[in-house]
Amino acid sequence: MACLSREASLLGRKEVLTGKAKFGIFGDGKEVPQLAMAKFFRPGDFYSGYYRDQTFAFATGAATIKEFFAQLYADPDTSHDPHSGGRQMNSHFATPIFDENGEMLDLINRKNLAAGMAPTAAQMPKSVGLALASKLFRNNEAVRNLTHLTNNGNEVCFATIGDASTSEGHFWETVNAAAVQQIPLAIFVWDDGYGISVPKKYQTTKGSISEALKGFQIKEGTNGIDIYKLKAWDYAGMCEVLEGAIEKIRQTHIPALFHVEEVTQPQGHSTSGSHERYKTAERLQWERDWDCIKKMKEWVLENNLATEDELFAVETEAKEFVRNSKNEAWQEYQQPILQQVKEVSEILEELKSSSPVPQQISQLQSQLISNKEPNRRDVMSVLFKGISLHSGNVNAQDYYEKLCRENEQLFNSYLHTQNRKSAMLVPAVKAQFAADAPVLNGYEVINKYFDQLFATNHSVVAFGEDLGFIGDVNQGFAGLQSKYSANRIFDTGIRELTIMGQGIGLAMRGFRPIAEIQYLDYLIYGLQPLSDDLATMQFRTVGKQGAPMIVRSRGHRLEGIWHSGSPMGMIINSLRGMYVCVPRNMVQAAGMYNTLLQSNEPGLVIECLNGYRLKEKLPSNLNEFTVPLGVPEVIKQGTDVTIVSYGSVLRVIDEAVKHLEQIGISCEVVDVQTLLPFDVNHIILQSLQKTNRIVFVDEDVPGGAAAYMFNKVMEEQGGYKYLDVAPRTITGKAHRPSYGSDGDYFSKPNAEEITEVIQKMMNE
Ligand SMILES: Cc1ncc(C[n+]2csc(CCOP(=O)(O)OP(=O)(O)O)c2C)c(N)n1
Ligand SMILES: [Mg+2]
Repeated sequence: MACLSREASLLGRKEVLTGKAKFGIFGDGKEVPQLAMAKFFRPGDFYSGYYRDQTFAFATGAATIKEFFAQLYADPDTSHDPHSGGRQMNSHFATPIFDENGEMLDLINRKNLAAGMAPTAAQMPKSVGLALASKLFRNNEAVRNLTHLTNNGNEVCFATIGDASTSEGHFWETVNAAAVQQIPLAIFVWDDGYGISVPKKYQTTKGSISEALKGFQIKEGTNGIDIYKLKAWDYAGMCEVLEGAIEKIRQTHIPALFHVEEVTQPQGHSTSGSHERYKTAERLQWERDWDCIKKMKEWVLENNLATEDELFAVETEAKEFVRNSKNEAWQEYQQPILQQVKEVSEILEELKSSSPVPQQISQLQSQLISNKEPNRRDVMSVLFKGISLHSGNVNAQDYYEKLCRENEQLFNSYLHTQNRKSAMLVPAVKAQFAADAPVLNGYEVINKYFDQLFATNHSVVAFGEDLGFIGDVNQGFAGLQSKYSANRIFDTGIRELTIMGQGIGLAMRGFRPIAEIQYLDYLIYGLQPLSDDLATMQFRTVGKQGAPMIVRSRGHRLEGIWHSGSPMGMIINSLRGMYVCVPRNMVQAAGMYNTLLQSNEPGLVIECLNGYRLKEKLPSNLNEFTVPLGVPEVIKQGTDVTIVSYGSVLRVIDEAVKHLEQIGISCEVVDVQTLLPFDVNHIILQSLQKTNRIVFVDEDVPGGAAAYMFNKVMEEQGGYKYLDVAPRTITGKAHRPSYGSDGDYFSKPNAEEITEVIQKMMNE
């Protein structure tokens, strides 16, 4: 296996240098420790690692050498690259967690690899959740019987990270969260002494991650982590330590760090550079002498486990096997493209005969067939040009459109779930209000909602800062921890990044986490895992993985720079792949939670910070009704102007509208309800067709979410055709809001400003 993997690295690099693949990053030098790690990785376990771990993927059976090459070539066929359908760089592996209907697979019988990512340390936050799931399964009777997902919480999460990437805050936050929570996480640090060209002494305190972490080490009567040092070339030594250490993690849930030292990198960091530029001759020589495969071979021979001849045969066979796998992968990758070339060439032939410019078409044809390694884009480009030189050929046009559809599916699908677990397919159920429906404070509505939710759905867990014991800063969970236990509703440290990662990992293991960001302004601390991991997960695994997690937060106007933000432009632009819900009150929020919980998709729900003490009527079907996503609601009818907005600012608009109606201007107010997706049925356009005037109001900065809504209605919905006067946006100021009531008034859209703008529109 080590030889196979090494050979894959060597040939992989060649494929890039000869131009058949674009970029390569390989696991050479790290084969032997990964074999040791794989030996103790069991069905049910999870892996969250980085781009060096091809040997681990081969050894666990999660990937084949052929798949490795298919991914290197960016083959978009998922039967060739089942990990990412050519969407990820090489060595980003992923095993399926859902079947094609969106049902969770029997993860307990599978070796599970969570989809890798290229940002350094990005794999760490999620590993907290993947490990925590074991603890929650073990401690919580109601979910312990989910035997397709757990065996009494014995599953370990194996995380890997490069030595230099331990400099990231992600690493430290993860280690601390794991140590505090005591969760079965095994972290392997592949210490090859460098992060590209920058050596350890500039990366790590004392130049050693295990030394730097000493304060985390568990002692009698404390929490903490176990720390082990291993030598990357010492297969037997590693196995001996890992056997006991991994078993201890399984049983005790005490996390551990394995500092794997003396790792080499024979071919340097990646195909983008050469390590001779920054490693000394002595270091390069040392890396040759201490190559883990060379050392393993010596150990095999010393212990008479095989003869020199046998090892030679192993190496020779490995070379041949990898070469064949590589060739097959290339042929399978090229075959459909060559077929397209053939068919397009025939079409061009046909065009030639009736074209006024046969020579130009001929040129295109020879350009295409002379291309020895054509891409799909070459086919499209030639065909498009051919069609434009000879308009009106139905055959050519049809074929072009067929390819467009095919390529769309290959390269642009699965931003969202494409099966029946899509949030867009959840049936709409209206809220029902009894004649004597009680009127409660917003926080009481949401508290009742969560109470009933936790009583009926045992997979739901909720956590965040101050969420457990006091039941969140606005009492949404007040009294619920004592009712449903601290295994389901619990406090976390102040660590938004790993709160998000914790949610992602738990969702991947079958929980339905509600992970809280205390105030929307702090979402930025947790944005990286949401943007890079969660929002891309279905896309980058072509639907094989996903994390149906709910991020709950509260935001919009209240007080001051960091308690009244509404950075919605930032959010919607970084979270494509998630649903972004902006309920105007707590009843609407409950309906959105219900919708999301019936789907397999992740969503962010931003409750109104100033809405918890407003009175709301309680629906009789609080836990059954759903708010369909992407469907705005006309909350006030009118005829002169359409006002489009959401969230807290609707209440400011209400004030303006009352005044405008007094002076004879009739306003129609539309609550968009969700920004992602946005008005899928073009309800706003219908309103505009009636009023012929439109204004978008939003608390975000100019050019933020208001500009997004404007673009959607004007361009996508074709709203520009129905305008009698210039459309407007009214937004917050470009700076952060000033503190206090006046700061709020002058920083955010206010009723007078809205009134004035609409009066002007009426006089235009
Ligand atoms: C957030 C982020 N910053 C920078 C990079 C570019 N980059 C890719 S790998 C790498 C070095 C990582 O070194 P190490 O963690 O030691 O892993 P190794 O490649 O040595 O195994 C850097 C800087 C990145 N991918 N992500
Ligand atoms: Mg390194």
